[in-house]
Parts: sequence; C-alpha cells; structure tokens
Amino acid sequence: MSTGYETILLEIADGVATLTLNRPQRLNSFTVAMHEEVRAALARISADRSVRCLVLTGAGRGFCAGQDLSERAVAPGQAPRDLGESIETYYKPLVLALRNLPLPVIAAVNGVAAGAGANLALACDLVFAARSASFVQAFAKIGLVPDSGGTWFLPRLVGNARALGMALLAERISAEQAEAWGLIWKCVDDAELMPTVRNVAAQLAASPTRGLARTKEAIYAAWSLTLAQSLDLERDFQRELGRTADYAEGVAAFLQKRAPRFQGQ
Ligand code: T3D
Repeated sequence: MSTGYETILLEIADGVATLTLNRPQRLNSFTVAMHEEVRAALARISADRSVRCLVLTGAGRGFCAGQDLSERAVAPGQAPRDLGESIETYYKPLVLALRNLPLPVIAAVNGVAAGAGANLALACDLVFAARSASFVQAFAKIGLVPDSGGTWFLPRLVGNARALGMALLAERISAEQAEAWGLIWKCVDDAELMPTVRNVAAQLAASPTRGLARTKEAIYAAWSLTLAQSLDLERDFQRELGRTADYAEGVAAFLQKRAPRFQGQ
C-alpha cells in the first residue's frame, strides 16, 4: 500500500493497481487535493509496466459523490467561481486519463455514485456495483448539466429516454436497474463485490494487455466511425497485434492444449 497520499489509497500488487478514493466522511467527493492525488496516482500507474489492470473504488459507504460542494459555497456579493475552469483543469483530464489508459479499468462501485462520481464510474471499461449501490445524476438538483462525460455516456449506454429521465429527474437508479438497463456490466451481492472484482482483475492482469488495450480503443472509437472505418481500424490493430509475443503465445498454448502465459506485450 502506498503511503504519502491523504485522500486516496493506492495498492499495486500482482499486476493490479487498486485506487481507493478515501474521504468516506464526505462520500469520497472530490476536492482539489483529491484531484491532484488521483492525477499523480494515474501517472504513476501509467508509467509502471507491471500494472496490467486498474481497479477504482471508494472507501466506506459511498463510491464518490462528485464535486465536494463545501468547496463551492458562494458568499453574498462574491463573484461566482468559473466552473468551466474546474472542468478543464480537473474533470476533463481525469475522465480522459481513465479512458485512455492502455489497460482495462474496472470500477468497483461500493455505494452511491453521484454527480461526477457516477460519470467517473461510467468512464471505466467494466463497472461492477454492489447490490446496495446506486447511481444519481445529481446535477439537476444544483442547476448544472451532467458533466465528466455524463451527457455523452448516458444516451450511448441507455438511450435518450433513460438518459433524459436520469439527467432531468436526478433520481437514484439502483445497481440492479443499472445492470438491467445496460448502464453497467454487473450488479453483485455486497459481500461479493470485492472478491468478484479481484478475481476479474487477476484474470485481466494475466491477459494479453496490448490486445485488450487495442480492443477497448477500437470499441470506443467505433462510436464515431462508419463500419468501413471500423473494419480498417480492426485491420490495422490485427496487423500490429499479429506481430506480438502474446499472440504467438496464445496460438502456441491453444495448439499445445495448455494455459497461455501472456507477458502483456
Ligand atoms: O464544481 C465544479 O467543479 C463543477 C463540477 C461538478 C461535478 C459534480 O459532481 S456536481 C455534483 C456534486 N454532487 C452532488 O450534488 C451530490 C450531493 N450529495 C447528495 O446528493 C447525497 O449526499 C447523495 C445522494 C450522494 C447521498 O445521499 P445520502 O443520504 O446517502 O448521504 P448524505 O447524508 O447526503 O451524505 C453523507 C455525508 O456526506 C453528509 O455529511 P454530514 O451531514 O454527515 O456531515 C453530506 O453532506 C456529505 N456529502 C455528500 N455528498 C457531498 C457531501 N459533502 C460535500 N460534497 C458532496 N458532493
């Protein structure tokens, strides 16, 4: 476990990095200090070739309640804060950093995920949620639009009707409902959340990482490509991956009827 952080925990073991948002008394909502620590941790993970899967989770009873609103109180007569600058400096780079990591990223949603906290989870490649967890697009309650990718993720994941329902009504969506709608990958019993996520993370950390990185890249890119363009991208990635040691190992292991030993290269 890495020390030196005040608002997060970072553990790197057996190819899996686990980043835990750790301000449980404020449902792990984001302060500037937490943004800076998460950014530093993601840079460290990205530079560490031993890491082949990232798990993002929260301490205590919440996953993340988005922006810490106690940093946003406006005194009478005080000029309003430029929230665009906050998005540009913190939330946008955070979502893009998670999305662009060349390894699988799992959100283990242990409790309520609200505001930017909900959309941070949706920016991850696989979302597992505890049955007692919930997702709230809380922005409508404070006069903001869903940010951190909310307006982009929601219609793509669940369609306009549900995206607008979630965004305009800011109702809590249960983990079961989220799974049924295709908002997340899986809802599991509370006690099973971390054991399930650890098993999946271990599986992913032993997988051909470069192939998984290109797979997520191609699937995300497909949202803005034509079929012909996607076929071209698949061709280019297959050309690259066909030259990797992991591909050679995967084919050899299949033919020799043994388990593959992927190096992630
Ligand atoms: O500002 C910018 O930079 C622009 C970017 C914005 C991004 C955003 O995320 S905007 C949206 C901000 N988030 C919210 O609006 C969510 C606010 N929280 C809630 O609506 C509720 O707390 C929840 C639905 C998440 C959970 O409800 P519940 O009943 O389970 O818990 P609670 O009692 O409301 O919260 C527990 C404690 O956490 C409580 O403190 P207390 O009373 O025990 O001392 C509560 O004040 C605190 N807390 C929860 N969320 C936040 C928070 N404190 C600061 N900021 C929060 N976001």
